[in-house]
Amino acid sequence: MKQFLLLFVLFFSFSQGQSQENLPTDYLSKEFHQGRRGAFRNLMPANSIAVIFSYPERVFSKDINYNYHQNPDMYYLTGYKEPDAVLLLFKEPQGSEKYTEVIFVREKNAGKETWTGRRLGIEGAKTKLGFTTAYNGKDFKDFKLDFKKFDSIIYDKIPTDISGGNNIDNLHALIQIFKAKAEIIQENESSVNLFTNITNSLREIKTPEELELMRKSVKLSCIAHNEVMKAVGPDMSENEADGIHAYIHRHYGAEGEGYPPIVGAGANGCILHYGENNAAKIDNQLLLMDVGSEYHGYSADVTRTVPANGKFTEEQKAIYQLVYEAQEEVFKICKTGTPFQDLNKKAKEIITAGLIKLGIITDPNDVRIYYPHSCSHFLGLDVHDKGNYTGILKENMIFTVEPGIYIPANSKCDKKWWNIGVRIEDDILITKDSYENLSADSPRKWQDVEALAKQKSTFNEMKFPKI
Ligand SMILES: [Mn+2]
Repeated sequence: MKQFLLLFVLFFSFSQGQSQENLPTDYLSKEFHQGRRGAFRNLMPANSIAVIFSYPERVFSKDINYNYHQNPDMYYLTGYKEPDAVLLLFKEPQGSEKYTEVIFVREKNAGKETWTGRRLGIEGAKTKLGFTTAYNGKDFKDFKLDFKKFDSIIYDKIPTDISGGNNIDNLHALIQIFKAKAEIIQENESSVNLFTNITNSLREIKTPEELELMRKSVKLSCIAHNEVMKAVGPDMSENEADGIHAYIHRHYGAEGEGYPPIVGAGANGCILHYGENNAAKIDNQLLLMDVGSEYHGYSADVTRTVPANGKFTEEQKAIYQLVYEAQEEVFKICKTGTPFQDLNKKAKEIITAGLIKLGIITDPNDVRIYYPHSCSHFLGLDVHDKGNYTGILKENMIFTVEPGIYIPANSKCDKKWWNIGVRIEDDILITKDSYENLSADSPRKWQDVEALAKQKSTFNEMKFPKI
């Protein structure tokens, strides 16, 4: 009888639990997230509480939302991927149970889960995320907590553009309840600064588990870049080149892209955050592709610039080579102790000298016209990741090195340079004694780019019906 009951219970829990099968096995572990919460608490000042909200859902079209993307800080600290949640962390253990963390999650709801997907619920938060104290969002209102007893309340910027009707457990409600409980009328700058300083110093250094996912994300993005370099030709559209990247990302298990892909030919390559990707023909132009996958939350950020017909013109080659040399010079200072801001100083110095030599500028201050952005940003859960941008390089930091030169039509230089846009972007890991280029699998030298571009891709053989 006992056995029968156990079987019954097992069957019941399986059928009710709707646990998902065949999931990837390389997600961050609950021990990772528990460890990050511990590290966060270590950096909190005495007698403080930290409050972290999930990101809001956003409308794509009428009653359809964009695919949900979690707040990277929430994901980092919990692994929770659903909206409408709030996490509380305490410096000192609280109450008779001595809890140091509480998460309020979306309530299980069989009806809603049939429509909008599985929910982890309280049990999931305990078993899968390792929380001992978890509640439904609707319990936040009556949760006994006197915010006045804390010396500091640590929180990130509170979104002001979300609404939520009379719902008692959506993000809007959770934020309103928090503001009422903590008597927040105006966002406190020092609370936000405290939060930012803690997450910056944690997230700028990658743990071994994060490094593994970053390596995968960058590696598969390089495979995509290489395949597109082979596949691309004058008759292909920007959008199709973009689509090949997306296909390869998903082939290797990435959820998607870490940012909207930039795939621009000729003049479009001179627009820094070009995102339309809709030129019907790339033609015999340079194609600039700034595309990186997001793999289990971690973003790659790789840019390659390739001549669609497989051969750089003399002018394109001169610009490309200058960007390449700027990158090489920056690599030389990629080591522990270098001030982060020196990376851009070095890139700017090389590009300035090169543009003067080519006769494109005469006044060094004009470098800003053709190289208007910076050379480097941290990379991780956010493509422009958190970190201390005025600090020094440390072991296990990952950042980009991405000089570029963009010369739109009608620029005040010889028109032979017009419509050349070149960026080369690699993802750099600082090691104990040196650095590692995580995106070295994709060619950067102009000779290697030309050689790869001349090859054919599997995608060139694909035939589809005409419409
Ligand atoms: Mn970048």
